[in-house]
Amino acid sequence: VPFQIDPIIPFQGNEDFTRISPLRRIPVFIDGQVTLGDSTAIGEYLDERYPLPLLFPKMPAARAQARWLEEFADSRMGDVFIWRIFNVAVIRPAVLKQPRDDAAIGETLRDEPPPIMDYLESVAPGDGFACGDLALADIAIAVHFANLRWSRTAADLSPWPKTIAWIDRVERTPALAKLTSLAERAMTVRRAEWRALYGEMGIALSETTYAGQGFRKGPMSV
Ligand SMILES: N[C@@H](CCC(=O)N[C@@H](CS)C(=O)NCC(=O)O)C(=O)O
Repeated sequence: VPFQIDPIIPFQGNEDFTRISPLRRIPVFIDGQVTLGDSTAIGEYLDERYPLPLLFPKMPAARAQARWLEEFADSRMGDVFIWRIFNVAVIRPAVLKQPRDDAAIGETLRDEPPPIMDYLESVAPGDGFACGDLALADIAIAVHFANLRWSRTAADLSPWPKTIAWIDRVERTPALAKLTSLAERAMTVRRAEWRALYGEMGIALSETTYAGQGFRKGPMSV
């Protein structure tokens, strides 16, 4: 599916960004027919509009399980891995110039990930992916572990080996490996250089941007 990217970062959309994303969150997907401000809605739309490759399994039970796992990743893992860890370790220091709060991160790491990891270990497949073929559920869960690495914490995930092996398989799939390497490169350059970096990596860019200046919390930010 051909696409263009407008590489903007959370909390820095311009005024017009509210029109396409009332929650002022990324990602946002726009085509000639829809403007969607949530990754679940985007994934389901892409799956229905472009039937191959499948993003969700076809059979009802596997499809429901994939939806549930994606929701678990979006809500619970998002709360812990993004909002309470990555946000405190990376976003606030980089965007708000606030000192990194290692005490808060340590407390979160002690209390929050273990039950999440226990649950993932109970659903982690011994080989292959969670619901048969690779599905959006696998990717939605795996991306949180890249954010955890980028948060540079002392998290020890060794008690959950099946989950680690599963996430490793997902991260090695070519599409996700490419995206992860793009994200890693983007973190090494300043925001003003992102469009040049994406262009250099052969990714088509939108002609206009919703990037703004300064910091602005969305209506659901904590
Ligand atoms: N459930 C949403 C979560 C999106 C989300 O939390 N986006 C964050 C960045 S990862 C954001 O844009 N935060 C800015 C804000 O809330 O003000 C989805 O899956 O799309």
